[in-house]
Amino acid sequence: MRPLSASPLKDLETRARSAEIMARARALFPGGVNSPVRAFRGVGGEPIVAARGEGARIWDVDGKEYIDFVLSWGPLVLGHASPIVLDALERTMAEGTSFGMPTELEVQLGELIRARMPHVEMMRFVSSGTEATMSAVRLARAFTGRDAILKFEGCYHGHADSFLARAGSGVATLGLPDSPGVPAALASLTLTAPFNDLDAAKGLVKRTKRGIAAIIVEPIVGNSGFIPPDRGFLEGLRALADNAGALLIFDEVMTGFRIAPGGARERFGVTADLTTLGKVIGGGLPVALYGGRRDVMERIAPLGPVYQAGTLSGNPLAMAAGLATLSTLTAALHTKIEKRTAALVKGLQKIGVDLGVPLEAGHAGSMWGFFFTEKPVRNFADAKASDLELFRRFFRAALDRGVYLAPSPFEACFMSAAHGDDEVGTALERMREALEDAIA
Ligand code: HOZ
Repeated sequence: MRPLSASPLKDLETRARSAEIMARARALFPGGVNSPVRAFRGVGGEPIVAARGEGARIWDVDGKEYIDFVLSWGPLVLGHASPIVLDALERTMAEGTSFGMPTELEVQLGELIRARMPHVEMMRFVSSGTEATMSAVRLARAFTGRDAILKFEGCYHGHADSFLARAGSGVATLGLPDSPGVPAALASLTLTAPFNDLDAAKGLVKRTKRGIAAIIVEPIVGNSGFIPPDRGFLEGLRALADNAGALLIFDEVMTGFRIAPGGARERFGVTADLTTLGKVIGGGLPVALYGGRRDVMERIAPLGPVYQAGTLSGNPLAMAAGLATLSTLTAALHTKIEKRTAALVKGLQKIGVDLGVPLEAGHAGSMWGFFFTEKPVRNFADAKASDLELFRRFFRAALDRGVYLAPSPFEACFMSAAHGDDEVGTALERMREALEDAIA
């Protein structure tokens, strides 16, 4: 791998090629993008257009280099263009790209996931996190015979109708708390409580006469920035679900294989009835799953009556990329990435202290984030009360210096196995300069 550029990329030149491509994109795609969070609306300015990636770095179409902490919004835990993943793809591709039939690869990936997350006794592969959460809730409704669900403000569970209520991620970034097009009758079945507010959750469950089918939560929020649960919050949700006869769903699309080798159950000792996974389990290809208790999953067709299907579900290329990624991501490698993430976060905190800027940063495993604020962020309201304008200035100054952070204060960042000490050190130097610039 080539070394990082010797001097920081204080890049104030125009990104002419990116701008030209985005102008063409705007004639084709709403806002010029195929997913809203890519549009830089949360930080201003033009998105950079990616040309290629290698390890911890990406290059845009103008040839500028960036240390990447977005990593395709999480999946690339081995870094960009990992030779391990590319080899697996090449080998698999030679045998065909899609069958719409059972393959051994999907069994191998399923077995590997179940070995790391034994509570995922039975699972169904799908192609996106939205499919996974949407299907998990349909299953919970069928299993319990109830319609209402409880979610938490600022958590994002994909864009299915039931979840577009006080959602995080792009919905929060664009300030669209709810979405037109969701039937009012369906929206009324989604109850929302503030994250980390167990009493509010209990009150809602108590007041819901027809009962709650599922409580769904990101065990660590990644879609309003990085927000960990208070001690006892997840345990409290487990007890609440049990008392109410509801299913507890951990949406681990972001946290899965990031916050611990075995996910939230390993990190917090709380077991969900159903778990959704995505991102890392596909190693950069479109894979997600929902799974959990066998007695619940047995309700899925063709074993049971709850219908859910997909032509490309369990696609062999996607399975091969996931298998290569998870086989490489051993507990030892996880620990190594976690240590570097801790060093990065500590370095960022020190920059805040040195420059007298109130900054709260945190991490779990290889997932991390920060807010410009004086007090710990426990929920979406706290996240919104942080200094969003300073975030924007800092983001742009970091981008100009070759550090690519999530382009919204309401998203988490990530690290990969390819982020070595050099990348961490260089990123910190550049972020120090960027913050100096942002507060000048
Ligand atoms: N929601 C994902 C992470 N917060 C990003 C994917 C997307 O919405 O494009």
